[in-house]
Amino acid sequence: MPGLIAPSDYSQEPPRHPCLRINAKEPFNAEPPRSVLISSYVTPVDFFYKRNHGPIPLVDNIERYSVSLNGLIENPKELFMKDIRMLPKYNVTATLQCAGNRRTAMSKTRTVKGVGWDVSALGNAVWGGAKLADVLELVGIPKFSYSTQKGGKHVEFVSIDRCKEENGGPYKASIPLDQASNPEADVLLAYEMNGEPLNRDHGYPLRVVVPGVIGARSVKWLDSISIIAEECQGFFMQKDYKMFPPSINWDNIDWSTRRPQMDFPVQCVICSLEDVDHIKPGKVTVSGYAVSGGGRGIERVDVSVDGGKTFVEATRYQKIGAPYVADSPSSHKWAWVFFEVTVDVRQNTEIVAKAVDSAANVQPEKVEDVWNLRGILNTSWHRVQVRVGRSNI
Ligand SMILES: Nc1nc2c(c(=O)[nH]1)N[C@H]1C(S)=C(S)[C@@H](COP(=O)(O)O)O[C@H]1N2
Ligand SMILES: [Mo]
Repeated sequence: MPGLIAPSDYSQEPPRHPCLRINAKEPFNAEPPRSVLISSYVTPVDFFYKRNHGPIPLVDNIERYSVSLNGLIENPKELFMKDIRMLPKYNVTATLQCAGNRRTAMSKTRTVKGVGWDVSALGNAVWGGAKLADVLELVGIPKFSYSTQKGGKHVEFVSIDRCKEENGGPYKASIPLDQASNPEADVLLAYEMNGEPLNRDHGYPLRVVVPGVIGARSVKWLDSISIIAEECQGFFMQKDYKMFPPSINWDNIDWSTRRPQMDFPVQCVICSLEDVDHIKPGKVTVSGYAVSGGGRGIERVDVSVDGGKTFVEATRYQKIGAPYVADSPSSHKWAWVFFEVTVDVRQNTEIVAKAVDSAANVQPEKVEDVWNLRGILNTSWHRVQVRVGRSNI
Protein backbone atom coordinates (compact mmCIF):
# COMPACT_ATOMS: atom_id res chain seq x y z
CA MET A 1 0.00 0.00 0.00
CA PRO A 2 1.44 3.42 -0.83
CA GLY A 3 2.61 5.14 2.34
CA LEU A 4 3.36 1.99 4.34
CA ILE A 5 6.49 -0.06 3.62
CA ALA A 6 7.55 -3.51 4.84
CA PRO A 7 11.35 -3.83 5.10
CA SER A 8 12.74 -7.23 4.18
CA ASP A 9 15.44 -7.18 6.86
CA TYR A 10 16.08 -5.86 10.38
CA SER A 11 18.32 -2.91 9.50
CA GLN A 12 15.62 -0.29 10.18
CA GLU A 13 14.27 -1.36 13.57
CA PRO A 14 13.17 1.40 15.99
CA PRO A 15 15.09 2.16 19.23
CA ARG A 16 13.92 0.27 22.35
CA HIS A 17 14.29 0.78 26.10
CA PRO A 18 17.35 -0.99 27.56
CA CYS A 19 15.40 -2.39 30.53
CA LEU A 20 13.39 -4.73 28.29
CA ARG A 21 14.27 -8.42 28.50
CA ILE A 22 14.78 -9.67 24.99
CA ASN A 23 13.32 -13.13 24.31
CA ALA A 24 14.08 -13.06 20.57
CA LYS A 25 16.00 -10.42 18.62
CA GLU A 26 14.78 -10.89 15.05
CA PRO A 27 11.79 -10.66 15.01
CA PHE A 28 11.97 -8.50 18.12
CA ASN A 29 10.18 -9.96 21.15
CA ALA A 30 10.70 -8.43 24.56
CA GLU A 31 9.01 -7.83 27.92
CA PRO A 32 9.70 -5.63 30.96
CA PRO A 33 10.94 -6.98 34.33
CA ARG A 34 8.13 -7.86 36.77
CA SER A 35 8.77 -4.94 39.10
CA VAL A 36 8.63 -2.47 36.19
CA LEU A 37 5.40 -4.03 34.91
CA ILE A 38 3.49 -3.25 38.11
CA SER A 39 5.08 0.13 38.74
CA SER A 40 2.30 1.79 36.74
CA TYR A 41 -1.39 0.93 36.22
CA VAL A 42 -1.19 2.31 32.67
CA THR A 43 1.90 0.74 31.15
CA PRO A 44 4.28 3.33 29.65
CA VAL A 45 4.83 2.64 25.94
CA ASP A 46 8.56 2.02 26.47
CA PHE A 47 7.82 -0.80 28.93
CA PHE A 48 4.94 -2.35 26.99
CA TYR A 49 5.82 -5.83 25.69
CA LYS A 50 6.67 -6.05 22.01
CA ARG A 51 5.55 -9.08 20.05
CA ASN A 52 6.48 -9.23 16.38
CA HIS A 53 6.69 -11.81 13.60
CA GLY A 54 8.81 -9.84 11.13
CA PRO A 55 10.68 -6.55 10.60
CA ILE A 56 8.81 -3.42 11.77
CA PRO A 57 7.08 -1.56 8.90
CA LEU A 58 7.84 2.07 8.05
CA VAL A 59 5.68 4.94 6.83
CA ASP A 60 7.25 6.99 4.03
CA ASN A 61 4.32 9.36 3.49
CA ILE A 62 1.46 9.49 5.98
CA GLU A 63 -0.68 11.54 3.56
CA ARG A 64 -0.69 8.64 1.14
CA TYR A 65 -1.39 5.97 3.74
CA SER A 66 -4.85 4.44 3.43
CA VAL A 67 -6.73 1.33 4.52
CA SER A 68 -8.81 -0.43 1.93
CA LEU A 69 -12.17 -1.86 2.96
CA ASN A 70 -13.20 -4.59 0.58
CA GLY A 71 -14.78 -8.04 0.25
CA LEU A 72 -18.45 -8.92 0.59
CA ILE A 73 -19.77 -5.35 0.67
CA GLU A 74 -21.65 -3.17 -1.84
CA ASN A 75 -19.21 -0.25 -1.93
CA PRO A 76 -15.52 -0.95 -1.28
CA LYS A 77 -13.66 2.12 -0.04
CA GLU A 78 -10.20 3.53 0.66
CA LEU A 79 -9.97 5.27 4.02
CA PHE A 80 -7.24 7.82 4.71
CA MET A 81 -6.14 8.85 8.20
CA LYS A 82 -8.26 12.01 7.93
CA ASP A 83 -11.38 9.88 7.28
CA ILE A 84 -10.67 7.79 10.37
CA ARG A 85 -9.88 10.84 12.51
CA MET A 86 -13.18 12.40 11.43
CA LEU A 87 -15.12 9.66 13.21
CA PRO A 88 -15.87 10.05 16.95
CA LYS A 89 -12.72 9.33 18.95
CA TYR A 90 -12.83 6.89 21.86
CA ASN A 91 -10.26 6.22 24.56
CA VAL A 92 -10.48 2.65 25.76
CA THR A 93 -8.33 1.36 28.61
CA ALA A 94 -7.60 -2.23 27.66
CA THR A 95 -5.05 -4.86 28.61
CA LEU A 96 -3.43 -6.62 25.69
CA GLN A 97 -2.10 -10.06 26.58
CA CYS A 98 -0.12 -12.39 24.36
CA ALA A 99 -1.44 -15.96 24.41
CA GLY A 100 2.18 -17.02 25.02
CA ASN A 101 2.44 -15.16 28.34
CA ARG A 102 4.04 -17.49 30.96
CA ARG A 103 5.16 -19.95 28.27
CA THR A 104 8.61 -20.42 29.83
CA ALA A 105 7.01 -21.86 32.99
CA MET A 106 4.87 -24.22 30.89
CA SER A 107 7.98 -25.38 29.04
CA LYS A 108 9.52 -26.51 32.32
CA THR A 109 7.05 -29.38 32.69
CA ARG A 110 7.37 -30.50 29.08
CA THR A 111 8.94 -28.70 26.11
CA VAL A 112 6.67 -26.51 24.02
CA LYS A 113 7.29 -24.71 20.73
CA GLY A 114 7.43 -20.92 20.71
CA VAL A 115 9.16 -17.81 22.01
CA GLY A 116 9.77 -18.05 25.76
CA TRP A 117 7.96 -15.46 27.90
CA ASP A 118 8.07 -14.82 31.61
CA VAL A 119 4.96 -13.16 33.10
CA SER A 120 5.09 -9.76 31.39
CA ALA A 121 3.83 -10.49 27.86
CA LEU A 122 0.99 -8.10 28.55
CA GLY A 123 0.39 -4.46 29.21
CA ASN A 124 -2.40 -2.03 29.90
CA ALA A 125 -2.81 1.04 27.69
CA VAL A 126 -5.28 3.78 26.90
CA TRP A 127 -5.95 3.19 23.21
CA GLY A 128 -7.33 6.14 21.25
CA GLY A 129 -9.07 5.77 17.92
CA ALA A 130 -12.27 5.15 16.00
CA LYS A 131 -14.63 2.31 16.77
CA LEU A 132 -14.56 -0.37 14.10
CA ALA A 133 -18.38 -0.39 14.26
CA ASP A 134 -18.37 3.27 13.08
CA VAL A 135 -15.85 2.50 10.33
CA LEU A 136 -17.97 -0.39 9.06
CA GLU A 137 -20.97 1.94 8.83
CA LEU A 138 -19.00 3.97 6.27
CA VAL A 139 -19.25 0.99 3.92
CA GLY A 140 -22.92 0.39 4.63
CA ILE A 141 -22.70 -2.22 7.40
CA PRO A 142 -25.17 -1.32 10.17
CA LYS A 143 -24.36 -1.73 13.88
CA PHE A 144 -25.05 -5.19 15.34
CA SER A 145 -24.78 -6.98 11.95
CA TYR A 146 -24.33 -10.71 11.91
CA SER A 147 -23.99 -10.92 8.15
CA THR A 148 -23.74 -8.57 5.15
CA GLN A 149 -26.23 -8.95 2.27
CA LYS A 150 -23.47 -10.61 0.28
CA GLY A 151 -22.88 -13.17 3.04
CA GLY A 152 -19.91 -11.63 4.85
CA LYS A 153 -19.69 -12.92 8.43
CA HIS A 154 -16.09 -12.21 9.43
CA VAL A 155 -13.86 -9.15 9.39
CA GLU A 156 -10.29 -9.86 8.33
CA PHE A 157 -7.44 -7.49 9.20
CA VAL A 158 -4.39 -7.65 6.94
CA SER A 159 -1.04 -6.02 7.69
CA ILE A 160 2.03 -5.64 5.47
CA ASP A 161 4.82 -7.08 7.64
CA ARG A 162 6.67 -10.05 6.17
CA CYS A 163 6.33 -13.14 8.35
CA LYS A 164 8.12 -16.41 7.76
CA GLU A 165 5.06 -18.33 9.01
CA GLU A 166 3.13 -16.80 6.09
CA ASN A 167 6.02 -17.57 3.68
CA GLY A 168 6.96 -13.90 3.54
CA GLY A 169 3.35 -12.72 3.39
CA PRO A 170 1.67 -10.37 5.84
CA TYR A 171 0.31 -11.04 9.30
CA LYS A 172 -3.49 -11.37 9.33
CA ALA A 173 -6.38 -12.38 11.58
CA SER A 174 -10.14 -12.04 11.75
CA ILE A 175 -12.96 -11.57 14.22
CA PRO A 176 -16.69 -12.29 13.74
CA LEU A 177 -18.73 -9.49 12.14
CA ASP A 178 -21.18 -9.37 15.04
CA GLN A 179 -18.32 -8.49 17.41
CA ALA A 180 -16.77 -6.03 14.93
CA SER A 181 -20.05 -4.17 14.36
CA ASN A 182 -21.06 -4.13 18.04
CA PRO A 183 -20.06 -0.72 19.45
CA GLU A 184 -20.10 -2.15 22.98
CA ALA A 185 -17.34 -4.63 22.11
CA ASP A 186 -15.10 -1.52 21.85
CA VAL A 187 -13.04 -2.89 18.95
CA LEU A 188 -10.89 0.04 17.85
CA LEU A 189 -8.86 1.15 14.90
CA ALA A 190 -6.38 2.85 17.19
CA TYR A 191 -3.97 5.62 16.20
CA GLU A 192 -2.98 6.57 19.76
CA MET A 193 -1.49 4.75 22.73
CA ASN A 194 -1.50 6.57 26.09
CA GLY A 195 -2.35 9.88 24.42
CA GLU A 196 0.55 9.79 21.93
CA PRO A 197 0.53 8.66 18.30
CA LEU A 198 1.25 4.91 18.15
CA ASN A 199 4.95 4.22 17.81
CA ARG A 200 6.35 1.91 15.15
CA ASP A 201 6.67 -1.12 17.43
CA HIS A 202 3.01 -0.95 18.39
CA GLY A 203 1.52 -0.49 14.92
CA TYR A 204 2.04 3.05 13.61
CA PRO A 205 0.06 4.50 11.95
CA LEU A 206 -3.00 2.35 12.68
CA ARG A 207 -3.72 -0.91 14.47
CA VAL A 208 -6.67 -2.95 15.57
CA VAL A 209 -7.34 -3.38 19.30
CA VAL A 210 -9.74 -6.20 20.17
CA PRO A 211 -10.30 -5.87 23.94
CA GLY A 212 -10.60 -9.03 26.01
CA VAL A 213 -9.19 -11.22 23.24
CA ILE A 214 -5.66 -12.70 22.91
CA GLY A 215 -3.22 -10.14 21.49
CA ALA A 216 -2.78 -12.09 18.25
CA ARG A 217 -6.06 -10.70 16.89
CA SER A 218 -5.06 -7.05 17.42
CA VAL A 219 -3.36 -6.63 14.05
CA LYS A 220 -0.72 -3.88 13.84
CA TRP A 221 0.19 -1.73 10.78
CA LEU A 222 -3.23 -2.18 9.24
CA ASP A 223 -3.28 -2.29 5.44
CA SER A 224 -6.73 -3.62 4.57
CA ILE A 225 -9.97 -4.87 6.06
CA SER A 226 -11.87 -7.56 4.18
CA ILE A 227 -15.40 -8.69 4.86
CA ILE A 228 -15.30 -12.44 4.27
CA ALA A 229 -17.66 -15.43 4.55
CA GLU A 230 -15.44 -17.76 6.60
CA GLU A 231 -12.89 -16.86 9.23
CA CYS A 232 -9.41 -15.84 8.03
CA GLN A 233 -7.42 -18.78 6.68
CA GLY A 234 -4.04 -17.30 7.63
CA PHE A 235 -1.40 -19.21 9.61
CA PHE A 236 -2.03 -17.38 12.89
CA MET A 237 -5.75 -18.25 12.81
CA GLN A 238 -5.50 -21.83 11.54
CA LYS A 239 -2.08 -23.24 12.46
CA ASP A 240 -1.29 -21.39 15.65
CA TYR A 241 -3.07 -19.86 18.67
CA LYS A 242 -5.37 -22.83 19.18
CA MET A 243 -5.74 -24.62 22.51
CA PHE A 244 -5.12 -28.39 22.38
CA PRO A 245 -5.36 -30.90 25.23
CA PRO A 246 -2.13 -32.25 26.81
CA SER A 247 -2.46 -35.55 24.88
CA ILE A 248 -1.92 -33.87 21.51
CA ASN A 249 1.63 -33.91 20.17
CA TRP A 250 3.34 -32.97 16.89
CA ASP A 251 2.68 -36.46 15.45
CA ASN A 252 -1.06 -36.62 16.03
CA ILE A 253 -2.08 -32.95 15.73
CA ASP A 254 -4.97 -32.07 13.41
CA TRP A 255 -5.26 -28.27 13.43
CA SER A 256 -8.72 -28.33 11.85
CA THR A 257 -10.25 -29.93 14.95
CA ARG A 258 -10.03 -26.79 17.07
CA ARG A 259 -11.33 -23.23 16.82
CA PRO A 260 -8.97 -20.25 16.80
CA GLN A 261 -8.57 -18.92 20.35
CA MET A 262 -10.36 -15.61 20.93
CA ASP A 263 -11.11 -14.54 24.57
CA PHE A 264 -8.34 -15.20 27.06
CA PRO A 265 -9.16 -16.98 30.35
CA VAL A 266 -8.79 -15.63 33.88
CA GLN A 267 -5.13 -14.97 34.78
CA CYS A 268 -3.23 -13.65 37.77
CA VAL A 269 0.46 -13.23 38.52
CA ILE A 270 2.60 -12.11 41.46
CA CYS A 271 5.01 -9.44 40.22
CA SER A 272 6.57 -8.28 43.50
CA LEU A 273 8.64 -11.48 43.77
CA GLU A 274 10.79 -13.44 41.34
CA ASP A 275 10.39 -17.21 40.77
CA VAL A 276 12.86 -17.78 43.58
CA ASP A 277 13.28 -14.83 45.90
CA HIS A 278 15.23 -14.17 49.08
CA ILE A 279 13.50 -12.20 51.83
CA LYS A 280 13.93 -11.25 55.47
CA PRO A 281 11.54 -12.94 57.94
CA GLY A 282 8.41 -10.90 58.67
CA LYS A 283 5.96 -8.88 56.65
CA VAL A 284 6.06 -9.28 52.87
CA THR A 285 3.94 -7.43 50.35
CA VAL A 286 2.58 -9.69 47.64
CA SER A 287 1.29 -7.74 44.65
CA GLY A 288 0.62 -8.27 40.99
CA TYR A 289 -2.02 -8.19 38.28
CA ALA A 290 -5.22 -10.12 37.54
CA VAL A 291 -7.17 -9.97 34.30
CA SER A 292 -9.85 -11.91 32.48
CA GLY A 293 -11.07 -11.96 28.89
CA GLY A 294 -14.40 -11.07 27.34
CA GLY A 295 -14.84 -8.00 29.56
CA ARG A 296 -15.27 -10.10 32.69
CA GLY A 297 -14.11 -8.42 35.89
CA ILE A 298 -12.03 -9.89 38.71
CA GLU A 299 -14.18 -11.02 41.60
CA ARG A 300 -11.44 -12.21 43.91
CA VAL A 301 -7.69 -12.76 44.20
CA ASP A 302 -6.54 -15.35 46.72
CA VAL A 303 -2.98 -15.55 48.06
CA SER A 304 -1.45 -18.45 49.95
CA VAL A 305 1.78 -18.55 51.96
CA ASP A 306 1.68 -22.30 52.54
CA GLY A 307 1.93 -23.58 48.97
CA GLY A 308 -1.83 -23.47 48.34
CA LYS A 309 -3.25 -25.18 51.43
CA THR A 310 -4.91 -22.04 52.83
CA PHE A 311 -5.61 -18.67 51.25
CA VAL A 312 -6.28 -15.06 52.25
CA GLU A 313 -8.01 -12.56 50.03
CA ALA A 314 -5.98 -9.72 48.51
CA THR A 315 -7.18 -6.14 48.00
CA ARG A 316 -8.01 -5.32 44.37
CA TYR A 317 -7.78 -1.89 42.76
CA GLN A 318 -7.68 -0.13 39.42
CA LYS A 319 -7.45 3.40 40.78
CA ILE A 320 -5.58 4.00 44.03
CA GLY A 321 -7.96 5.00 46.81
CA ALA A 322 -11.10 3.89 44.95
CA PRO A 323 -12.54 0.47 45.72
CA TYR A 324 -12.75 -1.82 42.71
CA VAL A 325 -16.05 -3.55 42.02
CA ALA A 326 -16.02 -6.20 39.28
CA ASP A 327 -18.34 -5.40 36.35
CA SER A 328 -19.37 -2.04 37.82
CA PRO A 329 -19.88 0.71 35.20
CA SER A 330 -17.17 2.70 36.98
CA SER A 331 -14.53 -0.01 36.44
CA HIS A 332 -12.40 -0.48 33.33
CA LYS A 333 -14.01 -3.66 32.05
CA TRP A 334 -11.25 -4.52 29.55
CA ALA A 335 -8.37 -3.71 31.88
CA TRP A 336 -6.36 -5.53 34.46
CA VAL A 337 -6.81 -5.17 38.21
CA PHE A 338 -3.87 -4.83 40.57
CA PHE A 339 -3.90 -6.78 43.82
CA GLU A 340 -1.96 -6.47 47.04
CA VAL A 341 -1.82 -8.21 50.39
CA THR A 342 0.70 -8.15 53.22
CA VAL A 343 1.54 -11.53 54.67
CA ASP A 344 3.83 -12.81 57.37
CA VAL A 345 6.56 -15.20 56.25
CA ARG A 346 8.88 -16.82 58.81
CA GLN A 347 10.30 -19.78 56.90
CA ASN A 348 11.03 -20.99 53.39
CA THR A 349 7.75 -21.50 51.57
CA GLU A 350 5.85 -21.27 48.31
CA ILE A 351 3.61 -18.23 47.81
CA VAL A 352 0.67 -18.82 45.46
CA ALA A 353 -1.86 -16.50 43.80
CA LYS A 354 -5.07 -17.37 41.95
CA ALA A 355 -7.98 -15.27 40.74
CA VAL A 356 -11.70 -15.77 40.20
CA ASP A 357 -13.47 -13.76 37.49
CA SER A 358 -17.01 -12.38 37.53
CA ALA A 359 -18.36 -15.51 35.81
CA ALA A 360 -16.79 -17.53 38.67
CA ASN A 361 -14.18 -18.99 36.30
CA VAL A 362 -11.08 -20.12 38.20
CA GLN A 363 -7.47 -20.84 37.29
CA PRO A 364 -6.26 -24.43 37.01
CA GLU A 365 -4.13 -25.54 39.95
CA LYS A 366 -1.45 -27.33 37.96
CA VAL A 367 0.27 -26.30 34.75
CA GLU A 368 0.17 -29.97 33.62
CA ASP A 369 -3.62 -29.74 33.32
CA VAL A 370 -3.42 -27.02 30.65
CA TRP A 371 -0.12 -28.01 29.04
CA ASN A 372 -0.37 -27.78 25.26
CA LEU A 373 2.24 -28.22 22.55
CA ARG A 374 2.28 -24.55 21.52
CA GLY A 375 2.53 -23.39 25.12
CA ILE A 376 -0.39 -20.99 25.05
CA LEU A 377 -2.62 -19.76 27.86
CA ASN A 378 -0.65 -20.82 30.88
CA THR A 379 -3.06 -19.56 33.51
CA SER A 380 -2.19 -22.09 36.20
CA TRP A 381 -1.85 -20.87 39.81
CA HIS A 382 1.12 -18.57 39.98
CA ARG A 383 3.78 -19.86 42.39
CA VAL A 384 6.97 -18.29 43.69
CA GLN A 385 9.51 -19.79 46.08
CA VAL A 386 10.72 -17.64 48.95
CA ARG A 387 13.92 -18.32 50.85
CA VAL A 388 13.99 -16.66 54.23
CA GLY A 389 17.31 -15.47 55.63
CA ARG A 390 18.43 -13.08 58.35
CA SER A 391 19.75 -10.54 55.86
CA ASN A 392 18.27 -9.57 52.53
CA ILE A 393 20.47 -11.06 49.84
N1 LIG B 1 0.93 -7.05 11.86
C1 LIG B 1 1.14 -7.71 13.01
N2 LIG B 1 0.23 -7.60 13.99
C2 LIG B 1 0.41 -8.26 15.16
C3 LIG B 1 1.53 -9.11 15.35
C4 LIG B 1 2.47 -9.19 14.31
O1 LIG B 1 3.50 -9.87 14.40
N3 LIG B 1 2.24 -8.48 13.14
N4 LIG B 1 1.66 -9.81 16.54
C5 LIG B 1 0.41 -10.05 17.28
C6 LIG B 1 0.59 -10.62 18.60
S1 LIG B 1 0.85 -12.30 18.69
C7 LIG B 1 0.45 -9.87 19.74
S2 LIG B 1 0.49 -10.58 21.28
C8 LIG B 1 0.26 -8.40 19.67
C9 LIG B 1 1.40 -7.68 20.37
O2 LIG B 1 1.21 -6.30 20.32
P1 LIG B 1 2.33 -5.33 20.85
O3 LIG B 1 3.62 -5.66 20.19
O4 LIG B 1 1.83 -3.96 20.54
O5 LIG B 1 2.44 -5.55 22.33
O6 LIG B 1 0.21 -7.93 18.33
C10 LIG B 1 -0.42 -8.78 17.41
N5 LIG B 1 -0.52 -8.11 16.14
MO1 LIG C 1 0.80 -12.96 20.91
